[in-house]
Amino acid sequence: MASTQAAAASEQAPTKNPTLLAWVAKMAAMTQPDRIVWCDGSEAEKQRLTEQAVKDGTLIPLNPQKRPGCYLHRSNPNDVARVEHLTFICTPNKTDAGPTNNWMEPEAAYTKLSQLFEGCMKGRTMYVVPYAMGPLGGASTKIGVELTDSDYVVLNMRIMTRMGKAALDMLGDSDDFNRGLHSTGDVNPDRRYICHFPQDNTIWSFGSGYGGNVLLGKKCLALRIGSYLGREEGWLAEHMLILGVTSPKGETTYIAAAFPSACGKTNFAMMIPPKEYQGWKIETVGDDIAWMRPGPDGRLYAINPEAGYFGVVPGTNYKTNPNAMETISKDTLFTNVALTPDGDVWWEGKDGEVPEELIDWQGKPWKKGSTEKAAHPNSRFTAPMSNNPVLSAKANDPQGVPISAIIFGGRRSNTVPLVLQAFNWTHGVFLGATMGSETTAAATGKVGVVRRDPMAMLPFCGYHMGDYLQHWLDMQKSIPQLPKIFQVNWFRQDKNGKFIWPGYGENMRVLEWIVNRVQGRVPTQETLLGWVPRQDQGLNLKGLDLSEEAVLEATSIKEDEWKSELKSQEVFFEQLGTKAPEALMLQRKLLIARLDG
Ligand code: SAT
Ligand code: MN
Repeated sequence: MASTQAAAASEQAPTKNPTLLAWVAKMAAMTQPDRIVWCDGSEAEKQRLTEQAVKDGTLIPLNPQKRPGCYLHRSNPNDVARVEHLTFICTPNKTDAGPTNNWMEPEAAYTKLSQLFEGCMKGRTMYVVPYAMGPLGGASTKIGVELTDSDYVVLNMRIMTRMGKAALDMLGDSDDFNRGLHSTGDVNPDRRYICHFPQDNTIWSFGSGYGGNVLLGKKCLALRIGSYLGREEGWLAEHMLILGVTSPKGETTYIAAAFPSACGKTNFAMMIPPKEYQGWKIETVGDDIAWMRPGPDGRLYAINPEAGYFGVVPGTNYKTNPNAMETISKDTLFTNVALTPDGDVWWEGKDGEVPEELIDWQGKPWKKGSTEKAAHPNSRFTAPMSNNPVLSAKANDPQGVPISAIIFGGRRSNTVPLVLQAFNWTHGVFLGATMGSETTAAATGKVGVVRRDPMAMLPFCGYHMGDYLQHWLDMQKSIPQLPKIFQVNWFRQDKNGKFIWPGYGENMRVLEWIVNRVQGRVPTQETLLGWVPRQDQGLNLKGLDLSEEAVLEATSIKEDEWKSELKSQEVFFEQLGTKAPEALMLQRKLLIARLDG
């Protein structure tokens, strides 16, 4: 069987790449699919796969008048988010994975997962999905090949990456590609593993059909393996959006911003400035991941390795994100939202009246007033970035964009003020390293508990977090024109648990201050934590419906809150042991001295 498959695989293969052919044959011998299909990324292929997915019930076509080219997918209810406790970094030494990752010894992991993969594609098709992360032909672009038995995964990869023949052409005969193997298996959470082998540039994912677990180009390659490669090769793979902000004078500033999952990266990246900001324009380069490397002019250049958005649906509407609403109006795959009687989709927070009746995300009848959510809180859209009305032309530029500012933002109901600027690069790395955030529905587990989430990379760093922070510090030497670093918090709450800052488009006001600081245009005020907007020449609050007290509350620094914050930071740094970078320990001491002083 195995040898027949191997022969068949190479016969139909649109490549002569010997390493690729041998690997596909080996994986096919293990998983024993009935068929092997090499994906070319063509329209005809999309049609064929979509028709098949509709036939087998994987996709439900939506009303073509209301949502042309859109489909609904319902996942297994046990499989709706990333599973951090089942995600492993498999390095020869445990210390290389570090204390913040689950670890398995590589041989043990291969053996364990081989038992699951053995024969798992019998009766199924193995799709060979070549894809590029980054604009085709770019120096920063990486090639991956994902083998999967899920047509849903293929259709998603087609949107999220540059997939098919073009990627295979870019690879040529090279053996430098990520080897991804995925099977949904029987979607049993007891047999679900997402394993990364950084030394082998390999990912094995079994037992899930959910985005972050199975679209292997995204969190697995672009962040976990990417961060490992970035350290080896002298660049940064980050959980960051990239946007360009253009002033009425036509000056464009590019900014990268890290926020944990489901904290509004997509909204920020597509923001429409409020009416007071006529003539200002925000354009999206990326909404989730940035690969950044020093350019020949001494600046830090960022590319978005992705080609689509895998965004959180609930809360998206014409007020919070009109550009996302346009983006998902056509050619979009919806996962785990509700279905309306007229074949459209619905979710909590959508514009308009709540419908009387729906089919909920699990396919069950739902009535208005039900205490159950109609759409899953982590329901998602997969949409091509070309649908985005404010897509930056630079999103397809292999050179990327020069980054002038880096923002670190967590979801904190207290403690962290609206915005501050780091004193310098090392202090900025300290701000990123000490990020905390309340957990969201993007990962399985409790929602709303504060956890340390350095650079929003806690679930995505492919090696020891201490080494990662040291790599950030070391990058200073290779970037003569360093971006300025900022910290923001849109999520501060008042005594009644209401968000103080209106967020969304109004974040433009904070962004303008950041741009002005980067361009050296506004003075600032020093505080214990960093530089903040001055009361007189600070944030532009014209036309903002917010009391002065509320602004003060959103920007306040409370010393008692900072004392407990420092304790929680200490627990995190202790976890890093001797790998906690010395420069960050000094930053910590300075902060303590300022607080005690
Ligand atoms: O599930 S994904 O990892 O793709 C999205 C996210 O959690 O950021
Ligand atoms: Mn993300």
